[in-house]
Amino acid sequence: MTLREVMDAAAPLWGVCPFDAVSERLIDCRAKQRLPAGAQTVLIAAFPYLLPPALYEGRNLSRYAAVTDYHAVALARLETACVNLRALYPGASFAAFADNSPIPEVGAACAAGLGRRGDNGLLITEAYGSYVFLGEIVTDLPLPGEAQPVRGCLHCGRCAAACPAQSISPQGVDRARCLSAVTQRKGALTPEEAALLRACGCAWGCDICQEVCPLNRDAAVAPLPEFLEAPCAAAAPGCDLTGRAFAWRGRAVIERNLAILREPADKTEGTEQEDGTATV
Ligand code: B12
Repeated sequence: MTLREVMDAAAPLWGVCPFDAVSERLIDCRAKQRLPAGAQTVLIAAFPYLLPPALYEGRNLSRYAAVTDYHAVALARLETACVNLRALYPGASFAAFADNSPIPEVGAACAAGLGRRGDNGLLITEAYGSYVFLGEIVTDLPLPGEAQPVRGCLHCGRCAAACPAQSISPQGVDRARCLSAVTQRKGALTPEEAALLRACGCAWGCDICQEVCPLNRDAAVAPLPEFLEAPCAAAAPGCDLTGRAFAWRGRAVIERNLAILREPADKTEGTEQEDGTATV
């Protein structure tokens, strides 16, 4: 197999980002320890996840949470690619990452030419819009490819105007305000946060800045086959958390959010007790 064949089998869209382009901007996290010594190249891949519209009917989850947890899906594909790359380049090191990664994935994907960076902070690809997950293989193998300048979006202002939490500004995304982060926060939400969650209608994640993006209008519905195996766009109290994007946070947080969505607007204070059990 050639490098191209290996990576084409892993993802429908991928590119090469020199490690130098990201080395000054690494995210401080435990996964940093897994970076190969003398890293030279990031092979960054995009995994499309937009499902056919019928599968989103009655949804109360953001689109990314409606499919099998992408960490497992992307990592399985990238690990297979690593096995093949080790056979192709004996002696070189390869390490796979997805999300839980020191690589600033949006910047790396832009530098590899996979798309542009939206004002909502997301990678927007030509074919799939922003409905892609990102993952990468970092290697000490020097592969040809220059970092491309990061292209911006249309700056039309729609995402900033539509965000009910007003988390998007010319300075970037205020990650404390972002509703996706609010849905993932532990403990009791403030009445204002609960009202925002209800405005979004999602018990996990938020898609509003993506839904209004004109560059997402023609996003291809071509999810990875794994994402079509067990899609579930609506969570219910007591639902099975296995393989779901919200499992890592534990049951209390998703149950709290589902309770907020069920409650009338004036009953959202004290949504979680000290022990993490929902009270509403
Ligand atoms: C922390 C995190 C969050 C936080 C904070 C998000 C934020 N915008 O800061 C929260 C929980 C809010 C969040 C929410 C979401 N997230 Co998130 N998140 C991440 C994570 C783990 C780290 C992001 C980070 O800290 N980056 C570092 C900062 C400094 O980078 P930055 O914000 O992009 O901006 C800098 C760079 O662009 C840099 N820059 C400028 N020029 C250049 C040039 C180069 C070469 C480089 C490298 C950088 C660079 O300058 C900017 C300012 O410093 C990434 C995975 C990862 N490892 O990257 C996923 C990730 C960005 N999230 C993802 C997703 C899907 C989401 C949600 C859409 C999920 C949802 N539906 O609810 C929302 C979207 C919310 C939003 N509009 O951002 C995907 C995005 C895929 C895509 N198409 O872009 C990622 C890549 C995960 C993945 N593996 O697929 N997320």
